[in-house]
Amino acid sequence: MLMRLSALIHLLYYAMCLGFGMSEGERLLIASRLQMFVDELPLIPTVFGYQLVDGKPMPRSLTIGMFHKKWKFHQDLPATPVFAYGTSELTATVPGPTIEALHGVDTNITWQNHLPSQHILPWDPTIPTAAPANKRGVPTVVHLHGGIHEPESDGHARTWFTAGFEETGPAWTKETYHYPNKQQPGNLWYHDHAMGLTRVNLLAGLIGNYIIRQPEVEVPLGLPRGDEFDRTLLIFDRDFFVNGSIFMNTTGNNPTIHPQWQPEYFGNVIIVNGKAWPRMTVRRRKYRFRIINTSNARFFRLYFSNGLEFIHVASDSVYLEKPVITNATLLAPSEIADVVVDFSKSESSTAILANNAPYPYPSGDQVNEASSKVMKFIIKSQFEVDRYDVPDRLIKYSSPDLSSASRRRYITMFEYTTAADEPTHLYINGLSFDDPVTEMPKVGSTEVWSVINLTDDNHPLHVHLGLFTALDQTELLGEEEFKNCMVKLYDADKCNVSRYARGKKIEVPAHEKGWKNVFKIRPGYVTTMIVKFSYIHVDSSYPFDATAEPGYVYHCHILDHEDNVMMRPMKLVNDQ
Ligand SMILES: *[C@@H]1O[C@H](CO)[C@@H](O)[C@H](O)[C@H]1NC(C)=O
Ligand SMILES: *[C@@H]1O[C@H](CO)[C@@H](O)[C@H](O)[C@H]1NC(C)=O
Ligand SMILES: *[C@@H]1O[C@H](CO)[C@@H](O)[C@H](O)[C@H]1NC(C)=O
Ligand SMILES: *[C@@H]1O[C@H](CO)[C@@H](O)[C@H](O)[C@H]1NC(C)=O
Ligand SMILES: *[C@@H]1O[C@H](CO)[C@@H](O)[C@H](O)[C@H]1NC(C)=O
Ligand SMILES: *[C@@H]1O[C@H](CO)[C@@H](O)[C@H](O)[C@H]1NC(C)=O
Ligand SMILES: CC(=O)N[C@H]1CO[C@H](CO)[C@@H](O)[C@@H]1O
Ligand SMILES: [Cu+2]
Repeated sequence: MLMRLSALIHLLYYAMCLGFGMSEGERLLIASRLQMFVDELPLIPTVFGYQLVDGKPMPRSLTIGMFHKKWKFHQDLPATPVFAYGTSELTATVPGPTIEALHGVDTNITWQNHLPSQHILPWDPTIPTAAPANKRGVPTVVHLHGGIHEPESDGHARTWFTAGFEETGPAWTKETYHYPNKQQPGNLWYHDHAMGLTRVNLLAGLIGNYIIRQPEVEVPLGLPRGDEFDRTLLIFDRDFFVNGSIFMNTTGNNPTIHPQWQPEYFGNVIIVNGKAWPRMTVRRRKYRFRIINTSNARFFRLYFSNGLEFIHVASDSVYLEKPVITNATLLAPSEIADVVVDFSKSESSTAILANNAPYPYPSGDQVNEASSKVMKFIIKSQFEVDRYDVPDRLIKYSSPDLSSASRRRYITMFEYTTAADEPTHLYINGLSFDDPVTEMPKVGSTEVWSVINLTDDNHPLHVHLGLFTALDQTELLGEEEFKNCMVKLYDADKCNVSRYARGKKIEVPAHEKGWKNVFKIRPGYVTTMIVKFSYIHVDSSYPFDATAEPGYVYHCHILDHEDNVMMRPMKLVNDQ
């Protein structure tokens, strides 16, 4: 009876919303009207990045398209127009298929754009944006996040292309990307990276998961494995109109400067693997979850309503040396937590995976009822024998070596605002993306990067190609004085950074101490990290020319910042 009443209320609500000519804001879906935990967590289709020939894994070439189709995010929400990756329009999904590659076996992918002539979301031509001369088509380009591969296959923001490769960006080189998969096993993800359109192309659905497996190294660990016990949870937030379309504000926060751009996109509906607040029935045993935060700007501090713990086994794309147990885990956009959860420890028959991170993180609003819940686990009552476990030792890679660092760089994040304190754009080192390249690390080298946040937000920094370890986070004292100097000189040495970096030190959390590709840069602090431009699992050099054009990039992974333009080119060199 209760269920039926709530269904009736939902129906009435839709009838009201659809029935009357309301303003855009009024036609926005109120997230709390959607019932939580009614859709099952979907199984994302898998596409293998290798083929078996006589039982032996061999390289494989794939074609993956981007299609305009409709996607049901919730049983009570009308189907939503999306852009989706898939091997065909029929099989395309949001998120796209999970690509499973094998360590040491090449995967080639031809990414094909089948998108219509117009975007389904509002974008802003006043920020540096991919712009087809004929004004037709949606520029896209795919970046494999966490991948160690040649620059030509890195999805550089200026290598975009439109449907049928009709138009290509100024740095475009080729149609088929080559992923050697020779790096350490772990979690990657692929997503759009087109200049000035990354935030809208991802919001539209261009996101997918990519795993590199190395059975001879991973199976002996004895962690939960196989399709049932090893699952990826790809999380993002969205807002919708009542007709099901994705809502993105068409008015910028400074409309006279940027008609549409907003500094951060937050949605109230939390989507996991393509469904809003799904549910999953689990057995009373251990599961491995690779949790990827693919929100544009929302941080998640995840915890279980019934106190279940997270046993971290890897972070981003790299295994930890030892497992780390936590009660909560804070994920910035595009960070990955790779955890084991032991449901046999549950004292209740259900567990809600919940979120309590303020937005923007860390000083913004508290989460509301809708965005405080992620998904629900229904735990079967029967106890089981579990042959999987978490070993005391996982995988040890080369340790970061400060003494081998060839140089130090200061990377300073700036936010520029109007007199009314509304952000207009964000730069790294006071430079736009188009300013000449300043970061030219040597192939095979190790560098120290000291990242200084002079804004009010926490910015997740992502470096393409390299892997890094955060060593130290030190508070800046006299930050205003330092900032005033920096906006004049843009030079941390000349502004005597060491005189200010003398405040509180914050320990890097144990589960974030290993090699990572995204790190949360705390505002008002200097974060020092070791960046390595070589493999971490072997001594051999990259099997490709990392110095080739168009080079790589590094950027803030809040997509709205990256687009306007908290991103800089990075060019590897052989000699300095
Ligand atoms: C993949 O691409 C590389 C270089 O681009 C090429 O040498 C190789 O033959 C390709 N492999 C397959 C399976 O097509
Ligand atoms: C849904 O509603 C929004 C807001 O009124 C409108 O812009 C959009 O075109 C509609 N979408 C569809 C598919 O009708
Ligand atoms: C869109 O953004 C503008 C400018 O920040 C704001 O005034 C307006 O309320 C927003 N609209 C909605 C529906 O959130
Ligand atoms: C996901 O990343 C966004 C953007 O960095 C961040 O704001 C949000 O809190 C993260 N969510 C989770 C669950 O980690
Ligand atoms: C998790 O929380 C419980 C109860 O508050 C506490 O006893 C335990 O020590 C915590 N575990 C960790 C790893 O912080
Ligand atoms: C930095 O320190 C030097 C030496 O103490 C001093 O001469 C200089 O004025 C300082 N610069 C700033 C911007 O504080
Ligand atoms: C949240 C936070 O501490 N943000 C800081 C980022 O850095 C700027 C400048 O150093 C500080 O003013 C902010 O408080
Ligand atoms: Cu940022």
